[in-house]
Amino acid sequence: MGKVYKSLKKCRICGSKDLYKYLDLGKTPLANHLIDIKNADKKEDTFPLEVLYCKNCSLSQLSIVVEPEVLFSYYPYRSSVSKSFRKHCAGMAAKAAKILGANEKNENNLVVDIASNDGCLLQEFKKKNFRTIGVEPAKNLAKIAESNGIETINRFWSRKAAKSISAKHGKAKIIAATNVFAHADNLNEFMEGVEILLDNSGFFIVEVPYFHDLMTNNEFDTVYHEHLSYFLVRPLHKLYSNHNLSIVKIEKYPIHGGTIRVYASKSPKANLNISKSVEKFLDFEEKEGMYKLKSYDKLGSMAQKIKKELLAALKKLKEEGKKTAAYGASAKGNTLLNYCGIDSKLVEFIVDDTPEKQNHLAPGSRIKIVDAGFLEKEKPDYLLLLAWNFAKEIMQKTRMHYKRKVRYIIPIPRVRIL
Ligand code: DWN
Repeated sequence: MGKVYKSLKKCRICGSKDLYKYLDLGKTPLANHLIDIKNADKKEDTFPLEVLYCKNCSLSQLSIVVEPEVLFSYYPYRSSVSKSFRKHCAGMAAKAAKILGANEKNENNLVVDIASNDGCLLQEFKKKNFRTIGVEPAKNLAKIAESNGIETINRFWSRKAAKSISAKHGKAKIIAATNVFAHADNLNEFMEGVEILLDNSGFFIVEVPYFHDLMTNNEFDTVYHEHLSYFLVRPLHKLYSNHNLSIVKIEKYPIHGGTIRVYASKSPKANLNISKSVEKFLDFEEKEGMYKLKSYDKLGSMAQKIKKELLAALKKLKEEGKKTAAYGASAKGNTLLNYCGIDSKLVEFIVDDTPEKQNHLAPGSRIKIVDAGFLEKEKPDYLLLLAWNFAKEIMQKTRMHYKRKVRYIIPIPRVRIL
């Protein structure tokens, strides 16, 4: 692969060049670029995985930007695989309908989901009779969404995309963006597109992992090349203030290791009043030391501690003749495996229920990704939960399908065996 990334020169929200590197996870392969078993001997490219702190607005961000076409034109991650995430989407649709004050007849109200994946969220809006349009750059996912009856435009979000949807379908009452804001390099263009498409009485609803929880729960494995930015409310508020969008409410959810849902509506830039919700989060972040540089070095030392403890636990199990596998070929799991230098000598295979991931090798570790049938076949004694954020759902699922008593290794926020 030729030079497919550029270095970050300045903060993508405030433009400051006063950036401080506080986390370096080494050079790693792209977390969702799984290797086809047929190309097992093909060496994959690796890229620096470093996080910088902006001393001016407190946005954490990667030191490089990999071309989005390389990351997202094909995407093996399906949102709908997780029952807990599907439930979360149903809750979001219900809350969005409520904040809109929508009655049951919503056929006039358009909902657009940016990076709509396999249509997981829009399915829930469709059940409430909203008109729905997905915008999804991954061709394979757009096809799955369309086959599920969700109209999906196969392209990246942009001002142009917003203009074309507005011309054809009218203004959107709801624009949703879950787990995509962190993936976008040009956030100003992202917001300009929202301003073009959002109805004057509509809401822009964003969900992003909350950086405070990443820091507090040592979730360093959620750092990978897709996640360009790691948000606190402070930089988000600055970004929104640079556009005619004001944050009206922020909610916290446990999904994906800690998520904030940010509701915003159109308002003239002059509207400087900060909502109570924003104020509450800014005070909290201040109190938690999120604006102090010294708080940031601890994430690197916690990553080293988890690496040491996880390797020791896996090596001990191996010496005792125990068989260890993993569950959840997640992007975060690949950061963890590659940072710790774990391969199939310690973890024999990874179970994943996503068809596109099965019969591939995880990038870097090259551990085989298989279907759940391997549990009965290979009878592992331990399962490393690489998708620890879905630990409850995965443990319930394996207890149901896999008769043998298995124990679980949970790596984050600290290594423990259940
Ligand atoms: O932002 C992103 C987050 C939200 O999702 C994307 N960049 C990519 C992705 O990150 P991830 O791969 O770390 O997310 P998950 O959702 O923790 O990955 C879970 C993995 O586990 C998936 O490959 C699906 C798999 N899984 C499974 O096989 N059976 C998950 C559950 C719950 C299951 O029952």
